[in-house]
Amino acid sequence: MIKAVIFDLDGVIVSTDNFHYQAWKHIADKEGIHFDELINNRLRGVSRMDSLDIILENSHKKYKEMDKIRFANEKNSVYGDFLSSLTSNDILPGVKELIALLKAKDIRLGVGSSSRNCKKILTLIGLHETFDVVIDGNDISRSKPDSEVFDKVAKKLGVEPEECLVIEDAIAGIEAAVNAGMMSFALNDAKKSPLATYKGNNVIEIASLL
Ligand code: B16
Ligand code: MG
Repeated sequence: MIKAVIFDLDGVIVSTDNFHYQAWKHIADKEGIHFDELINNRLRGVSRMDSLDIILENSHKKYKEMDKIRFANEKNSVYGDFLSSLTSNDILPGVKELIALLKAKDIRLGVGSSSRNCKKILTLIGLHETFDVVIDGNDISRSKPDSEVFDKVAKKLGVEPEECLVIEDAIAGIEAAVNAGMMSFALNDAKKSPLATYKGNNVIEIASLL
């Protein structure tokens, strides 16, 4: 029985992939490192510093920790400029309808995101008071596919892992849900994962599982 639904943020509630892509591209171009949409796909659900390490795999240079921190900060500043244009109109189709339905059925609502910009984004799109629990990149030390983010959401919600359904757009996120012992609903890229419990094109399809 589903007692809680845990939403990933980027790619599930709002689509900021292109902002991440443009911001990382800005850094890669400046450093002369090859970066394309295929590499960008590997960054879904992955923390900022781990994303940078994936991008730097294509460089011949050996970067110092100090340089990496500078790149990550610059990327985040470019990304932050893009984010400022976000409004509630950017909430992905089906999300508001699903939230209303879950609230009507007394199902608890959580967010489990790798992003350190999570609370800022929820505020910009007007969903900062919607969820019972929000755990993000600031609260965890191990990023997806580790289960830490989802473990913490379930613990704070006071529900058992097997009572949770995670909604994810990233393969790493589906793996994190499996590692946490939770059910999962896969969207977009995450549908490639054979580990997903359910797959769909719009989160409102979850209504038929309740
Ligand atoms: P930030 P999610 C993830 O969010 C993104 O999918 C991933 O591309 C990004 O690198 C990560 O957040 C860290 O984001 O730089 O804002 O801390 O999908 O787990 O909600
Ligand atoms: Mg995501």
